[in-house]
Amino acid sequence: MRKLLIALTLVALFAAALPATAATPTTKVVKLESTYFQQGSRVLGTLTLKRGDSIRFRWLNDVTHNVRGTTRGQRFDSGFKTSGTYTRRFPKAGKFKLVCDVHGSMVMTARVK
Ligand SMILES: [Cu+2]
Repeated sequence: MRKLLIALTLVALFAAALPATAATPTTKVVKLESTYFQQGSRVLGTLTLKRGDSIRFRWLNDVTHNVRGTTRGQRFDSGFKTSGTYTRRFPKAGKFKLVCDVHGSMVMTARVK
């Protein structure tokens, strides 16, 4: 019994001594407003992410958009949609340009640290 208590105490001590785990990945929502990428009411710009984070693009107001990644390492195309969402994960660091092929003004950069 005593040995068990000592063992349990040691396990608890080791667990407490472990460094905090890396920040859990988060998902940031980017709205596809009339002709802009927006986070809340802010027109993007640049959105800064941590490696492993995701962006969830959200279509609003029945306007047709796509989201296309044009930078090597992050080339993708959501396809044209008028509603719903598209989620993309960014596992590698870098600067990635994202565009909408319908609206020339819709250009943003995902900066992944
Ligand atoms: Cu668009």
